[in-house]
Amino acid sequence: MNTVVVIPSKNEEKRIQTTIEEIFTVFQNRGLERPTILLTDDSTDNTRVIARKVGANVINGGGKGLGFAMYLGLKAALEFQPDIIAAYDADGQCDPNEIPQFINMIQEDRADLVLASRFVKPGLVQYDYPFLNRFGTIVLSKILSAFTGINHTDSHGGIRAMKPEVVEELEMLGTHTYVQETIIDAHEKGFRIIELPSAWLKRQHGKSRVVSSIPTYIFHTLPILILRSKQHLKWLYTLGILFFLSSFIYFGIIFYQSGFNLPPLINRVPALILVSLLVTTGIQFFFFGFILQLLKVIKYRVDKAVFHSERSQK
Ligand SMILES: Nc1nc2c(ncn2[C@@H]2O[C@H](COP(=O)(O)OP(=O)(O)O)[C@@H](O)[C@H]2O)c(=O)[nH]1
Ligand SMILES: [Mg+2]
Repeated sequence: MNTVVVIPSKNEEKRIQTTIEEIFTVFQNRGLERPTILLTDDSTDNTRVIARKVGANVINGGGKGLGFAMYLGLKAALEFQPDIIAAYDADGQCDPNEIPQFINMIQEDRADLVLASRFVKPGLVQYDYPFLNRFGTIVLSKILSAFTGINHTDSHGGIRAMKPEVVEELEMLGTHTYVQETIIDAHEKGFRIIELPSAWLKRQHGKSRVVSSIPTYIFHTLPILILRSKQHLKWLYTLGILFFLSSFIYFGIIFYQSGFNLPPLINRVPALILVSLLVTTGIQFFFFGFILQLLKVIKYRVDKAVFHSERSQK
């Protein structure tokens, strides 16, 4: 089985060599074909140089954050014609011995996307994980489950395995929402998603950047989650209808108060202004929803066209 392991990295020079070597060792010990390691890197330190030295391929992560780097990395993994694509954090927070279990699930066709869950059972988080981070990731997972109907406990685990088709089809709106959007996207396209329990170890070097500020992270993530799960259509169209209805009801009331005669009705200038404001606001909510949806579709099409044209030029 040809496996490509995509590793996002940002200034992991102290850890990257161990991470890559551990992966090679695990594959070798289990009798698995040596994987291709592909770093999608945004480092300013020596991460790339070290990674290349120990046998990894490196691409530029694009400098827009982890989400975008992973999008580029996963799409670039397709160039190696893999049977399986895995994703694995560079920083040593995951146990490499778990990777074969994830790959197995794909190999045995038991799922199309396998996620790691640190919360599916107690004891997996093996250090004093900050309460706010734990709370934030659980809240985000709950929001994701509520919006999409996908029942899962963790979107932020550091190991994943997926079929190349999941990556072929992958469309993303945000640059910071890789973890959630890949789940929504795969679910939308009918791929089977499962979770495996996964240990979460303490970072030995450096600091977590991704979930360092949970409120800011939720602020960036929530609008994309709303757009991806099509909640914006539901909410904006509902608001549009509510404003329309209230304008009709209010117009009915003032028309009734005017004894269903036009001259006294025309004299109710402030009330008529309110009616027209309610109508135009309703229309704006409708159009806003429609335009957002249109932009979303355009972005997907442009990304797809760019991806295919870049691929055909290679
Ligand atoms: N390419 C790239 N990798 C990143 C970026 N931010 C974090 N990473 C990598 O993504 C992985 C997870 O990041 P981390 O900050 O540890 O997130 P956490 O473990 O979820 O708190 C690590 O391997 C990081 O080196 C980024 O902006 N670009
Ligand atoms: Mg980490």
